[in-house]
Amino acid sequence: PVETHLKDYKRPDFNVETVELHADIFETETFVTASLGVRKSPEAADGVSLLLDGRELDLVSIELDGRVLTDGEYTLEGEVLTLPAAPDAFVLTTKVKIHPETNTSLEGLYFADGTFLTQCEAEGFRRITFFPDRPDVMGSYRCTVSADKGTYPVLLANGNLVDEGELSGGRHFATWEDPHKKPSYLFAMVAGDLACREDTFTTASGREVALKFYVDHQDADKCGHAIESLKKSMAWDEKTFGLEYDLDTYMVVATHSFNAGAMENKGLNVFNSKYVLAKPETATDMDFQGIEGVIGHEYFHNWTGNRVTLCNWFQLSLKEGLTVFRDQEFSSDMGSRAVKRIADVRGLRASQFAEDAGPMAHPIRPESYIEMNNFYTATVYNKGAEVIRMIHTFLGPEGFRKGMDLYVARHDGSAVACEDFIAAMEDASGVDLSRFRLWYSQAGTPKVTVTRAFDAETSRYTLTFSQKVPDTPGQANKKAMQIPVRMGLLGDDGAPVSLTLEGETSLGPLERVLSLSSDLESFTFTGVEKEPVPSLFRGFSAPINQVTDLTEAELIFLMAHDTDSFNRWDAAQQLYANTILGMVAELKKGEPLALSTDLVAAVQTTLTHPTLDKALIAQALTLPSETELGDRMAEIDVDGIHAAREFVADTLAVALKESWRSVYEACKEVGPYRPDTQSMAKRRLKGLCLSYLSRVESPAFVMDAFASAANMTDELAALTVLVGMDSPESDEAMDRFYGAWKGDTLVLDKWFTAQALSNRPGTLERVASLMEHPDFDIKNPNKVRALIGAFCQANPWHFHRLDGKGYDLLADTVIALNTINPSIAARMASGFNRWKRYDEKRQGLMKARLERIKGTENLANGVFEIVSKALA
Ligand code: BAL
Ligand code: ZN
Repeated sequence: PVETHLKDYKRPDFNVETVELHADIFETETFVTASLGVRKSPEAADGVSLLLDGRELDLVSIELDGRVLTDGEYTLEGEVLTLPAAPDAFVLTTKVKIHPETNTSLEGLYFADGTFLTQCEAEGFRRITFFPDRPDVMGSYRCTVSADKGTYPVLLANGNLVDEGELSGGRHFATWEDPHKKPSYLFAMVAGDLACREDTFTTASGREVALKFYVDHQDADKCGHAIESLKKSMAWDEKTFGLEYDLDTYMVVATHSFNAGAMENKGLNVFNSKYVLAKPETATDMDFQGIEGVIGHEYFHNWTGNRVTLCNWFQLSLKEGLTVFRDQEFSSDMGSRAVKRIADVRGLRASQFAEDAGPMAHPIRPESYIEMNNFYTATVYNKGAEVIRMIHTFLGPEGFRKGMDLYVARHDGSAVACEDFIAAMEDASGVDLSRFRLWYSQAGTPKVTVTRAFDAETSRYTLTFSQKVPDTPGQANKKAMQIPVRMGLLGDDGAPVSLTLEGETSLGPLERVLSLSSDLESFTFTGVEKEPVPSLFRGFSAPINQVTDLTEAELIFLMAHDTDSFNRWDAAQQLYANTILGMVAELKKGEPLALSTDLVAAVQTTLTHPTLDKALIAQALTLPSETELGDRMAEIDVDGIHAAREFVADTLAVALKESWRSVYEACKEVGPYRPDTQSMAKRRLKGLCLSYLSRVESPAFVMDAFASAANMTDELAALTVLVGMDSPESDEAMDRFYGAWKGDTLVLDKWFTAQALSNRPGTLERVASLMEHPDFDIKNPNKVRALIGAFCQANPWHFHRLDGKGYDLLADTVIALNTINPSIAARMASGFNRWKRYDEKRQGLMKARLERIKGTENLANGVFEIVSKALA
C-alpha cells in the first residue's frame, strides 16, 4: 500500500472547470458518460501528463475534443488513466460501465434498500467516472440521471432542476445544474421511489428556500423534527455568523445503508436515516438531540467546507473541526450549554483521548495516510473542534466573529489550508497565534500537572503549571503548547475570590483565562486571605489531562460549590474515578471494600438538590464508564474495574434507596411527550434513578416501568436496565420489544445494542447468535455498529473474556467485512488498538487475532493500515 504525505503536496497541473455527467441507471449495470472541460494551470510544466483516478470502472470509450483516442494516446494502469502531454485546454469525454447493484462498499454509486445513491467523500467519485479526484480541483457540474420511471420516480442531483422528461422504454430523466463550483467529493445523485416532505425557509435577505426531505414512504411521518432542526440551523447561522443559504432548494435524502452519519453534498445532503427519522414512540431524547446536531452540522458545512473547501485531505479538520465547533455552539444555544459541554467532553475523553494514547495517534492535521477514510477520526473532528474553541477563548466572541468574516471573505470559492484559517483569525483580531499552531502539528494529549502554594503571611497564592506532551508514534520530544486555563478560586464559604495577579494595581475579576506557553509556569495571586480551592480548566478550556492533588474533601466541596457547572460535574467524575481506582488496588490486595460516607452524602445532596438542572444532576450521578476508568490505568484491570464500579453503584443504590425512589416518582410526567430541554432533563434523571433502583428493587418493578412507558426514551431506559437482570422478565421484555418493533429497523438497532451491552452471563454467546438473526445484516453498517460495535467498544467486561472468544468474534467480523465494506472493516479493526494496555495473557490473545487479520488474503489498504500500526 502507498502512503501519501503532506510534504509532497503540489497544486494540480490541470483543473476541470466544467463537468457534464450522464448517468444511465439500469438494474444490472449503469453507464456514466462524463465530458470534462479541462484547463492546464499556467504554473504547470510543459509536456506534463493529466492523471485521472478510476476505481472498478469498465472503460467503454474515450474521446478528446470529439476524437476517439487510440491505445497509445492514453494509458490505463491500475487505478490511473494517463493522458501524456495533454493540451492546454480541451474536453475529455469518457464512457464507463459500473455496477452499483453489487457495490457493498457504500462508496461511489451504490444500490441499497431499493434506492441508488452516492457517497463521494473522500475518494468515492473515482468509482463513478475517471476524474482527478482531489478536493483542489473545482468545477461547475451539470448532471443528467436516467432510470426506469415506475421503479425510480425520483431522480436527484446537486443544485437546481433545469430539465426533465420521458424517455423510451418506460424510462425518464432529470437534469440538474449546480451554479456553485465544487470539488468532486461534494457530488451527489439519487434515484429511487421516495416520499417527499416539504417546507420552506425565508432567508434574512427575503429569499424563499424550498426544503425537501426524501425518505421511505413508511417513514414520511418521521421527518418533522429534522425539518424544524434545519430551519433552526438556517436561522442560527444567519444570526451567529451572518451566513445565508445560497441555493433555491435544500434537499435531504435518508437511507438506512450509510457508512457514516451524514454527508454535506452541495444542496443534496445524504443522511443515515438515524439522523433524520424521529417520532416520540420510536426515537429517544438522545436521538432527537442527535438529529438536531447532525442536521445543523451538515447545514453549516455549506459555508465551512463547501463554499470554502480544502486544498488536500490533510486539511480535513479545517472543515470538520470548525463545523463540529459550530454544531456544538448551535446545540448549546438550542438547549442547555452545560449539559451539551459535559456530553461533548465525555465523548472526547472516551474516544479521542484513547486515540491520542494509541497506535493511531495523529495531529489534527495528519502528516500521512494510507487510507484517507481512516482519518475521519475523533482527533480530526472532536479535538479539531476543541482547537477552534481555544482560538475562540483567546480571541473572545467578537474577535472570533471578525476572524470568521475575514476567512469567508478571503477564501469563498477556493480550496485552502488550516494555515489560511489561523492567518485570518490572527489578521482580524491582532492576536498572535504562532505558538498556538503547534496544536495542528503535535499529536498527543498534553498532561498538565498543577501544584499550589499559599502564603498566609503575605496573602499570596501561587499556582504552578508544568506541561508535558507525551511522545506518540513518529513524534518525540515535543514543544510546550499554548494552553488556555479558564479558572477561578473559591473561598471556604464557596464564594469566588478576586483574581489579582502580582503586579496588578486594581482588583482582578472573579474568573480569568491564563495562557500557558512553556514547560513550567507560575501565577501568583495577591490579596488572598485564606487558602482557596482552585477551580481550573473551567468548561474544559483545553483538551488536556489535568493532574492535581485535590483531596476528596476538596472535590466534594467543588461538586457542591463551583460556580462552573462543568467543573462541578468534573469534580464528581474525578471523585468517582479516584474512589473506584483506589478500590481496584484494594481488591488486588484482597482487602474489603467500603465506600466513604462523605461521598455518599455528597451524592445525596446532589440527587435531592431542589433547584439544580435535572440533566446536570443525572450527569453528576453517572459513574465513569468501565472504558473511561480503564484509560486512567497504566495496565487496564478489566475484572477489577468491573467489580469495583459495581460495588460503588450497588452501595449508592442501597444507601440512598429512598431518595432514588422519591426523585424517580417526582420525575414522572403527565401529558404528552415533549422534546424540550426540561422534559428531557426529567426523563434523563428518571432513567438514571431507575438504573440505581434496579439494583435494589425486584425485576417486576422495572418490568412495570417498561410496560407503562409512553415514549421510546422511557421504554429503552427500562429495557436497557431489564436486559442486565438475570430474570425471566428480562427475556419477556426483549420478546415484547421485538414483537412491537420488528418492522422498524432503527428501533431494532436499539434492541440489538441493549443486548450487546448486557452484563448478564452469556452475553457474548447471545451476540454471536444475534448475528444469525434474520434482522441482522452484516452489509448494513448500522446493524454492525449496533450489535458488534457496541459489544466490542462498550462492553469491556464481556469483550475481554479470558477465553479470547470476544476477540475471535471481532477478528471474524473484520475479516468478513474486509471484502464487503473495507471502511467499516477498518473501523472495527481499531477495536484492538489498545491491546498493549492489557495484561500479558490478553495481549497475547489480541496480538494473535491482529496477526490473523494481517495475514488475510486481499487485505484492504485501510484494514492493513490499522492493524499494521497496531502491531508496530
Ligand atoms: N464530511 C463527512 C460527513 C461530515 O462530517 O459531515
Ligand atoms: Zn462534517
